[in-house]
Amino acid sequence: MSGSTVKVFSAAEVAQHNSKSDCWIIVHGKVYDVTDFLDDHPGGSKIILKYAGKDATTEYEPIHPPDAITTNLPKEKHLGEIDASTVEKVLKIVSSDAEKGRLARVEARPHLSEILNLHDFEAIAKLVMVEKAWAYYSSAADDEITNRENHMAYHRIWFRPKILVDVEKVDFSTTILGQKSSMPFYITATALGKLGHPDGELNLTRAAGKSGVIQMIPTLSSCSFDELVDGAAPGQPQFYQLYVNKDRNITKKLVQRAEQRGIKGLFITVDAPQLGRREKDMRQKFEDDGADVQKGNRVERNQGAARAISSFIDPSLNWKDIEWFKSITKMPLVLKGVQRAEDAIKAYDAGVAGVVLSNHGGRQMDFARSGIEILCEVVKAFREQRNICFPHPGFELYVDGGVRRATDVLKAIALGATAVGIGRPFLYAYSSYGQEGIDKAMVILRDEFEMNMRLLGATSLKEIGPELVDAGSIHQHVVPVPGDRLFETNYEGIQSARLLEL
Ligand code: 173
Repeated sequence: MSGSTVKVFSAAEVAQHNSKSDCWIIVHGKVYDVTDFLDDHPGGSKIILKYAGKDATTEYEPIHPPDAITTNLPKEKHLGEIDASTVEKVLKIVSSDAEKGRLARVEARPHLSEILNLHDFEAIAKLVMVEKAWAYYSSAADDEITNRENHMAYHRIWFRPKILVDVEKVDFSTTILGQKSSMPFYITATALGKLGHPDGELNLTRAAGKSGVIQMIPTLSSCSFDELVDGAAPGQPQFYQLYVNKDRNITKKLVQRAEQRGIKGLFITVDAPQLGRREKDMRQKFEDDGADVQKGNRVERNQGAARAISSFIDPSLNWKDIEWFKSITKMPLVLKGVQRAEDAIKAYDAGVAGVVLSNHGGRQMDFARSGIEILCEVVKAFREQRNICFPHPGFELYVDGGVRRATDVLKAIALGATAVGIGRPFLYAYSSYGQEGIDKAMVILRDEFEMNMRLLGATSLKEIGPELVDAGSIHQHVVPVPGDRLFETNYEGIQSARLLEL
């Protein structure tokens, strides 16, 4: 704000500016005139108008980094501060019921010592989390077939363990893009971290530092990029996931800021020219607006939390842009969301440092194949067409989606991956137990790695190759889809089935 005196408003004053032609809102104790910004808001004007004249902090917080409003709104629209004593009532009305309920459920959760595996965090998260948050994190595209397949595909790979190997000492550390990692996975990028817990992605930053694994910071984090870099321990490597903006100047700034701040790898998301349809997420809001439906007013179908903020993503992104990325940064580039061998080879020929074989956690195209299945196709194509075996220096393969056990990770390593990405399980861990939950998840995985490497007869990841697995059925999609427990517990059908005023 310019000038030496800051204007202070009462909640009543702000409340008068509550229309489309004169719209003020309060965020983080500051008053903003957003009238001219309404039509430019990536999430549409409707959601802002719901908070016209009111405090929008609780709605704003999980979806935007703290600096989103200050950087997007011209200085003259930063009107001043709110007199906190007058706003308290407003805050209470708009916020805390959901948070109060969450905290009460958190109190009633089982002790952390009862958690034995990563699936357990998901079960607790479903009970504890605010419904909207659970809907956003757990949702996946269309009928969620790919979402379930991601996990099921690992069931089609079996081990061929070696015996009588001295496995007293086993080492499962590795390097990812040249950076040390205590285990062969990284924490992959996921948006809107504060939906699950007030500290958001900082939980991940801190736990990653503590356990020596690498966090990929998302473009759409709830915490600001700088908070997450500042939150890292000295020397703790971090990656950055990039959504490419229609305005390439914005993208250039993000990339160069990441490089300046020491980010060690840039993961460009290439599987989201448009966001998939996540009906669980969409339905959530639809039910919020149920009153309007009952009155017979047709409400606009809500697009869910993710779609609401995704309109900045550039659907025209294409292969020609890779050269431009190379010209603006020296960070290693990785394409995240490759789904076929032809594209993996194209990426290699384009000179990037690696690819993530991924279907975006089943959230984009339903019936896209699992990362682990794509890995088999990719490795075969590189062998046949480029005479390359993996791991290969200078070009790394990663897989994400459906990983819940160290055995899943070891299968991917055996088949040629350098590391895998794990996303939702860590969100569920911190949504249920804060950072301690992630710390526990790391211990669980470490113990699973140690035991399974011993049982497999391998003392280091280098010894884990394709001869230790039987992936002969990977392309057979014969696992019956109905009757899957993950589906039965997570899928939520239409709850408001009724006929509108006959
Ligand atoms: O999967 C997602 O939800 C996601 O990647 C996203 C993309 C844009 C906006 C919000 C989330």
